[in-house]
Amino acid sequence: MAGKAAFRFSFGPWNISDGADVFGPEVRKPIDKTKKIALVKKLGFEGVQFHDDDAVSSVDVPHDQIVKEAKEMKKILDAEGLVPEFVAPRLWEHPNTIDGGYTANDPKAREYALERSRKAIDIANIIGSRNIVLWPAREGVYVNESKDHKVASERFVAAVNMMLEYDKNIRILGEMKPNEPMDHAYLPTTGHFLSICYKTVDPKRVGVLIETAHTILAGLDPAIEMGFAMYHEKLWSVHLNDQNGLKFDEDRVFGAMNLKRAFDQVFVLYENDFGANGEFVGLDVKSLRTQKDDAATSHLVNSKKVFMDLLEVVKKVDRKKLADLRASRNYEELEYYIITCIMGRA
Ligand code: 3MF
Ligand code: MG
Repeated sequence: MAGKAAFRFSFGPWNISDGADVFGPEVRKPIDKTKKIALVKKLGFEGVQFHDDDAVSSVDVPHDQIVKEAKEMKKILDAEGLVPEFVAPRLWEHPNTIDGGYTANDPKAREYALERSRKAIDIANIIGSRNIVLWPAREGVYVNESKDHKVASERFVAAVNMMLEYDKNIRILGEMKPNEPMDHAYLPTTGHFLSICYKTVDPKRVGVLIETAHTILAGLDPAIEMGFAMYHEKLWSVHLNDQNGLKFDEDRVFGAMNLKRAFDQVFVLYENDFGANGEFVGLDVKSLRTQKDDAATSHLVNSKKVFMDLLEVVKKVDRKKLADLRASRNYEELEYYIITCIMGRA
C-alpha cells in the first residue's frame, strides 16, 4: 500500500543535468538517457517522469519510429522494474511553439501543439502511463494586447477536450506556474487550473501536479495549495523542491531554503493520505552548477532524505496537543511547538 504506509518517489531525466544555464554552457559530462534511467532505482526511486522526447529521441519523425522507440523504452522500464509516472509534451522548445501551443495566434502552431499532444498520449499508452502533464509554459503573454485572453481560455479547454476525447482513459494534469518563460502565464495557480477542469467534457479525468517553487513564485503557500487540490480530489502528483524568494525558478533541494515550509508540505500530504491511489511524490530539483560530475545526483537523494526525515517529525507531532492549541486559539504556542519539533527539541 502506498500513501501513509509507504510513499513512492519519482523524478524525470532532466533532473540529472549537465549544468548548462542561460548564462553558460555545460560543466559536466552528458549522461545518456539509458544511464539516467539505470540510476533511478539505485538512487532509491521507483517512478520516472518523462517529457515526450525523453521517452523517444524525437517526436518530429514518422509515427512508426515513435512507436518503435516507445516500445524500446517500455522494455527498459520493465527490465529496471520502474513505473512511468507521466508523459509531458514539451511544447516550449520547438520553433512552431514560439508563441505558445494551444493558445498561439497562428492556427498552424495550434495544430502542431494538438498533434504533438496526441503523440504524447500514444507514447504514454505504449510505455504504460495514463497521465499527461501539461506545463503551459508559453501559453501566456509578454505583451498583454498580443492575445485575446478570453479566446485563449476557450482554446485551452478545447485542447484538453480534444485529448480527453482522443483517449478515454488518459488523465490530464496541469502544472501551474505564474511566469517564466512568459511575463504572464495563463493558468498561473492551482485555482485557475481547477476552474478549467470543471469546464472540460470529463472533469473527473483532469487534475493537477503542484510544484513547490511555482506556488512560491505566485506568492502562495505550497501546503495550502496542496490541501485545496486534495479537497477537490485532484492532487495527482507533486514536484517538490524549494525556492528562495521571488526570482527565477530555482528548483532547490526540498527544504533547503525553508524547512518549516517543507514540513508543512509533508504534513498535509501525510494527513490526507496522498499516494493512497498510486500517486508519486515527484521531485523537480536541479543540481547546483558547481557540483562535480560524481556528485551531481546528491540533490535527488538529499531531497528524498529530507522528506523522509520530516515524515518522522510529522508522525511524532502530538495530535492531542495540536488540537488543544487550536481549540484554545494559542497559535503562538502552536508555532513554537512546531519549531521545536523540527529542531528535534519537542
Ligand atoms: C518548469 C518545470 C518543468 C516541468 C516539466 C514537466 C523542468 O518550471 O518545472 O521541469 O516540471 O517540464 O512538465
Ligand atoms: Mg516542475
